[in-house]
Amino acid sequence: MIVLVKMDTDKGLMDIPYALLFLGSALEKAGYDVKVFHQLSSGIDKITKFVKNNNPLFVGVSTCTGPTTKLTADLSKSIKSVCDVPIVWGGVHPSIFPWQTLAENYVDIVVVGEDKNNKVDLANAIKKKKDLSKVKGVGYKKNGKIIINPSRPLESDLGKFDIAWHLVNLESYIKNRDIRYNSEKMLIYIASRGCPYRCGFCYNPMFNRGTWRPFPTKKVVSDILMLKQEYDIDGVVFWDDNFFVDKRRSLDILKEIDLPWYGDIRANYIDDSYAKKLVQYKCNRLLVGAESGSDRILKLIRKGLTTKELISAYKVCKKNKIPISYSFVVGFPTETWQDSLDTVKFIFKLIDIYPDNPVGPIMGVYMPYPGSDLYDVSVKLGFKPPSRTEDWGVFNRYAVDFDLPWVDNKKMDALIKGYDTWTSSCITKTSWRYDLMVMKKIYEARVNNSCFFAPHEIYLHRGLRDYTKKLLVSLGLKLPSGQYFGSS
Ligand code: B12
Ligand code: SF4
Repeated sequence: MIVLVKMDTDKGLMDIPYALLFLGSALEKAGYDVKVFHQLSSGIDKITKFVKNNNPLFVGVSTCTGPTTKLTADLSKSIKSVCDVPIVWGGVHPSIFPWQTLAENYVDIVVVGEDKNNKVDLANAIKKKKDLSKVKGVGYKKNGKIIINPSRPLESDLGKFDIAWHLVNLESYIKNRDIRYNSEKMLIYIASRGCPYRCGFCYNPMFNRGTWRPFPTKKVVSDILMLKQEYDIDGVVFWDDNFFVDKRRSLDILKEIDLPWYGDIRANYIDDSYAKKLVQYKCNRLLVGAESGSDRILKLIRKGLTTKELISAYKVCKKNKIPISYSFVVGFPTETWQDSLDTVKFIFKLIDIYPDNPVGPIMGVYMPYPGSDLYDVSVKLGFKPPSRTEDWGVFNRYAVDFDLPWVDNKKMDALIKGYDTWTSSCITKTSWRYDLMVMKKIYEARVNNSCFFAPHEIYLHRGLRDYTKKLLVSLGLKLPSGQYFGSS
C-alpha cells in the first residue's frame, strides 16, 4: 500500500487534492493499493496511527510553499517518531527547494516536478529496494549526502494523466463557494497546466518552464459532464494557471459544459466580442491578476500589461455586466510608498468606473515565492528566506508574518488593515452600502494625504462589525452578504 497525504490549514480552504488523484491513478494502474488522506492538523495523529498499523511502502505528501509546508513537516515528524517508513515530499515547494527539503531528517525523498512516470518508477524502485540513482526527477540521500537526479522533460500529452476520483469523497468538496457565484454546488476543475507568460513573481516560468499545456478538450468536457450527471454540480471553478490561452478552445469547453463558471483571466484577453461570448456561455465571475496601479511596477514585474489596458478590460466587463474582481499586490521589490498609494488610488478609480460591480477588488502584500525572478531580487534587497523547511509556514496570505526590508511595515500594515476594513465594511445586510461609502471616504482621505496615523476609525469599525457578526450568529440569523463582504 502507498499512503498519499495533503494537509490543509482550514476547512474552508480544502479543495479537491488533484495532485494526489493524478498520482493515485498512475500508481493504481501500476498495481499499487493507494489510500488518500486530506486532513487538517487535527488529523495528524489519525494518519500517524494508520501508517504505523499498515506499514505502507511509502508516504507521499504534497505541499506548496506556505502554511501547509509547516503542517506537512509536522506530519512527517510525527510519522518518523513512530516508524521508519520512507517519506516522499512532492508538489511545488519541494520541487523548487529540493536541497533544503531533503536536508530535513524527516524527509527521505523528494519528487521534483510533475511527470507521472517518475512516481511509478520510484514506487517500483522502493519496492524492489533498488538504488534510486536511475529514477529521473527524484532527490534522495545516500550516506548522508544529498543527490538530486536530472529531471525529465515535461509530458507534452496531458491526455496521459487520469484522475482517480474514487480516492476521495467528492461530495465533501462540492460547495456553495460564495453567494456571488449564484451556484449552490460548485467544484474546482483544472483544464490545463502552466502559462506562456513570464511574470517575475510567479512560480510558472520555473515550475512549468514557461509552457502551457492543455488537457484534451474532450477529456475536460467529459469529466465535467460526468460530475454534472453523477454529482449534480451546478457550477465549475476553473483554477488553471491560465485557462484562456487558447480562446477558441475555452469557448468550445464552456459551450459544451453548459454550466455557470468562474475563472482567472488576463486583462489583455478581454475584448468586447470575447466578453459577449463568455456571458453567452454562463460566465459567473472573472478574476484578473492586475497586480499594481503603478506602470513602473507593472513593467518591473514583467506583467505584460499597462494600467490603460487594465482600465479598458474593466470597462468591457462593465459594459457586458460581468462581475469582475481585480487582485492587487503592494510591496513588490523596490516599490515605494508612492507606488503603493498609486495602487490604492487606481482601485478607487476602478470602483468609480463600475460602482455596481457585485464583486470588489482584492489587495494583499507581496510574498517573495522561491523559484521566481523577483525572489532573487528580494534576497539581494535584504529579504531573509527561512532556512528550515517548516519555517516557510509564515508565508501566509491571510496572516502576513514576515519582513520585507524595503517596506515600512507600520505604514503597510495600516494601509492593508484600512483596506480590509473598507472592503469588508458591511455591518448588517441593509447597511453595507452606507458602511462602505462612509469607510471609503475616510480611507480615501487617508490615502490621498498619505496619513495612516492613529487609525481609530478602523479599529472601531472592525470591532463593531465583528460584534454584529457574532450577535447575528448567536441569534441564529444568517450573516449578511453583499458587495465586498469578506471579499478575499
Ligand atoms: C486550488 C489552489 C488553491 C486553493 C485550494 C488548495 C487546496 N487545499 O487544495 C486555495 C485557494 C485554498 C489555495 C490556497 C493557497 N495557495 Co494555492 N493554488 C491552487 C491552484 C490554483 C491549484 C492547485 C492544484 O490542485 N493543482 C493541480 C495539481 C495536479 O498540480 P500540483 O499540485 O502542482 O501537483 C503536481 C506536481 O506538483 C506533483 N506532485 C504534487 N504533489 C505531489 C506529491 C508527491 C508525493 C509526488 C510524488 C508528486 C507530487 O504531481 C502533481 C501532478 O503532476 C495552484 C495553481 C495551479 N494551477 O496549480 C495554486 C498554488 C499551488 N497555490 C499557491 C499558494 C502560494 C497558495 C497559498 C499558500 C497562498 C498563501 N500564502 O496563503 C494558500 C495556502 C492554502 C493553505 N491551506 O494553507 C501557489 C504555490 C506557489 C509555491 N511556490 O508553492 C500556486 C502554485 C499558485 C501560484 N501561482 O502562486 N490554493
Ligand atoms: S502570474 Fe498569471 S499570467 Fe503571469 S506567469 Fe503566472 S499564471 Fe501566467
